[in-house]
Amino acid sequence: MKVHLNAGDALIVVDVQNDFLPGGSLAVPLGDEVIPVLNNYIAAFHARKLPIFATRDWHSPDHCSFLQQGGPWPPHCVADTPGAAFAAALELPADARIISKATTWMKDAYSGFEGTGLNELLHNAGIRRVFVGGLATDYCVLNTVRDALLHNYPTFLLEDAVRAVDVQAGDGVRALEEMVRLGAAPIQFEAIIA
Ligand code: VGL
Ligand code: ZN
Repeated sequence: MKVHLNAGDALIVVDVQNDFLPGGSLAVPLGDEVIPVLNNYIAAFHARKLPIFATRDWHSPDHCSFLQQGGPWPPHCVADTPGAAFAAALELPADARIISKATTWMKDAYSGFEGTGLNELLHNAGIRRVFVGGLATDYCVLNTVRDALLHNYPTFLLEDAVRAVDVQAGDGVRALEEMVRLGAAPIQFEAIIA
């Protein structure tokens, strides 16, 4: 299957932040492998002047998802720290739109749509289809794709540009199956005609 990029398409790059890369505080195994592939998608969208949205986990230092607050995760992506910065090798254009999520201590959010106004931003930008990749397959990618489908965007899952945390072995594979079951179309970069 080939996919032509058209006006109304947007790329959503999910949480490609230092803490989710090898060496980070909540490292996704092989998470850095998504970066060169995402750079290809970024270049294709940028060349067509199609908008690029980059979500980021942007937590307070006492965020409820952190272990010492009784949450499931080690501290990660604390706002304005190096761990929360986008990967240096990720080639986001200057006009990429940054979406910060789960910014207050009382609430976690795995979806880029949750509490961010992303749906309104997409709507106002005339977006009709979304292409989603990044980290992690089994958390923020899964939930962002689920919400995109709930908001009725035809949604392409960039299966060559996602990696899973795999807290339980197989979580990533199950997340991919779930996204496809919900209606996401898995694609690889070779399918893109820019
Ligand atoms: C994420 C765990 C905790 C993610 C964020 O971006 O997938 N995972 N916070
Ligand atoms: Zn988080």
